[in-house]
Amino acid sequence: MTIVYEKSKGLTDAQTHYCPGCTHGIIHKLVAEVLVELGVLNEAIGVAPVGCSVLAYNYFNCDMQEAAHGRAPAVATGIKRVRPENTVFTYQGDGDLASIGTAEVVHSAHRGEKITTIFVNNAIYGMTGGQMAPTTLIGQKATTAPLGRTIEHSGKPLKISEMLATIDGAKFVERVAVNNPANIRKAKKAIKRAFECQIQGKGFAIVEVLSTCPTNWGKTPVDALKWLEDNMMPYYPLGNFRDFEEDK
Ligand SMILES: Cc1ncc(C[n+]2csc(CCOP(=O)(O)OP(=O)(O)O)c2C)c(N)n1
Ligand code: SF4
Repeated sequence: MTIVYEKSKGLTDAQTHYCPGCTHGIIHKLVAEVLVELGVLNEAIGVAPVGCSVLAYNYFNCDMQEAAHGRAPAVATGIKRVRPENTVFTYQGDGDLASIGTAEVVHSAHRGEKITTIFVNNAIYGMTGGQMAPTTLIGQKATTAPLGRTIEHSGKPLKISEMLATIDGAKFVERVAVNNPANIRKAKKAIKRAFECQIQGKGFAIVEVLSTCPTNWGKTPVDALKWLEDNMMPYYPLGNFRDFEEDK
């Protein structure tokens, strides 16, 4: 029989706990495939965050370390400095990275740490029940913004990729989405390039992935993909903000 699809060796056999239609699973698959294709799975060390991907250490088939809220880039910095020969990555949600962990990611980028960060932006705190995140859109409802986020109360949503792209030590910055097959392919390319940035010793690399949270958005998986497209993509434009080839 012809094998048409095989699960990546970069993933364990554990069944994930993600809600139906949640795109965390797609992003895990892409990261795992890239680690295998680059031949670095055996030397990879991932750092899991708090949030729905807190159990990522059960899903990636490489060494993993858990980090407290937002501290993944700091933990990854320590690991990479002690073991520069390893490929070190963080996997973080927007509550984790763009809220309590803002300082950690900004300063890791600033120091040009040779780590790769996968930043899953689903515009809400998923795991803890749908509180407002710095990335929650204007008008978007959250348990802590029941009437919808307003600029007066919370400011405009934080654009992490644009912000990090201003920092010299950030050598690769790209925003992608996993809302359709074409964008999923582009997301994989960006994730690969972000790992290549580290492998070539260039500096800090981050891929922001626009992702869904059907559960806390109160939408079906299909409607959630459409909501991402109609609402998140106009505010968070996809594209490359920084590439190490173009850096002086
Ligand atoms: C040190 C610490 N502070 C706060 C929390 C509570 N907490 C757990 S998950 C989470 C939100 C994470 O949301 P996000 O990073 O957006 O990930 P998602 O669940 O949406 O994937 C919070 C505030 C915690 N677990 N640990
Ligand atoms: S709560 Fe949201 S982010 Fe978390 S697993 Fe469910 S759909 Fe995904």
